Amino acid sequence: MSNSKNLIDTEQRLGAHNYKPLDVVLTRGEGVYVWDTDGKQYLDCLSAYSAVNQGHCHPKILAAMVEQAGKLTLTSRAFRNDQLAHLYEELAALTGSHKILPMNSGAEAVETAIKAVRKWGYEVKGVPEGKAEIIVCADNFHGRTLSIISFSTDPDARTGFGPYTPGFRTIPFGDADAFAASINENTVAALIEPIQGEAGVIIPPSGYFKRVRELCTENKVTLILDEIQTGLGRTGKLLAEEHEGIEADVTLIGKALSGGFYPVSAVLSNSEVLGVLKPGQHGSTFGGNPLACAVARAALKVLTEEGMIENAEKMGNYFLEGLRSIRSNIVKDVRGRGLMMAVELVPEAGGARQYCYTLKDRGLLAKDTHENTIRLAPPLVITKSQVDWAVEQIEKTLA
Ligand code: IF1
Repeated sequence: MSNSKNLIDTEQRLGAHNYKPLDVVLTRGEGVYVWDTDGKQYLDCLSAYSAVNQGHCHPKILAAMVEQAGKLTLTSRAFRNDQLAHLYEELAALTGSHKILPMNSGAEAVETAIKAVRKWGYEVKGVPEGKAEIIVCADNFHGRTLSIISFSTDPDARTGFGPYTPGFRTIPFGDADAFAASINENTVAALIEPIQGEAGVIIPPSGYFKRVRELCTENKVTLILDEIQTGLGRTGKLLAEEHEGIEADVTLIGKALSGGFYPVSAVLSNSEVLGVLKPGQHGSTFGGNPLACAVARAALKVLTEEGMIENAEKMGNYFLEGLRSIRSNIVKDVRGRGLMMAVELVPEAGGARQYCYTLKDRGLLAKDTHENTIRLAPPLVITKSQVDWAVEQIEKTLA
């Protein structure tokens, strides 16, 4: 049996089956490309769900990681290290944040924000203890922890994990009137994705977030934008909120914050919200460790200095134009902003997964979501000729 067959069998035998991966066994990545154990090259159109925006194994992030790994990897926050202050400064300069709390996974950043805004609600806003409510949107995806799936509307993500964490009010995404109607005196925050990724790249009507921003300001509700997937250049701006002309009170980032080298996430806020957390009230063994900081600093540096954000805007528009030019009777909708794109198929097409298999055979890796949608999110370093090639493979597969 080929090496890859052995590896797949072993994974199936010993691993929990909480994923159903495409049967491609990858062994190397560079830029937009990955290679499998048989040496076949693929154009990666998932970027590990937008964690590899800078391209696979970016040499400068690798160098920073190797250098720091040989010096000091982890001290815990019981002591200080010589990397964290620099990451704080560089994140604050880039995003205009006044307070930063470093964590590891995206879900941890989300949970940290939920804890902070609840505490802020009780201590600053004056909401009665235990009564804090957070507005969330249907079809959200914010992670897999128990509190986060407590407000998921996806049965697969939620069923069988009760009892659930209370204190969340679900409204439809993109409906400003529903948002206004959901606010009450116990509402401490709203937690929203600027574009709903897992739901299939759902972009809200223009003006929606302007209205949400106004309502939050008027009602002293903290606006938390989850930019873990949409942030760090994915939509053609550093943060997706820029397309909406608003500023969140709390911004969550993760994934590409490390360029795919290491789990690094962060909660970025004004001073008021994160100011409520005092020593001993929150933490994490690995949060803010010097290796994570060195990797994140390099990931941010190459993202901003190598024109990746501008390229995402340019190549995203070009990729979307190419997708929209495909003549196919099974394409229902093409959506996207920057290099965060999706092709929704008509139900009669029989589901998107089979087309992802065909795309894999043609050398393009993409992921289906929610039955009928193919999501496309290549690394932000993709070139015009690579976009041409990708559109050609997609056209051959869907036409
Ligand atoms: C899986 C997709 C799923 C996220 C947003 C927080 C997190 C994520 C907007 C949590 C993570 C990942 C998780 C991974 C697949 C992928 C994903 F949306 F990107 F496609 F699941 F929906 N906020 N998204 O997208 O960050 O804790 O994972 O670091 O769980 O299957 P994390």
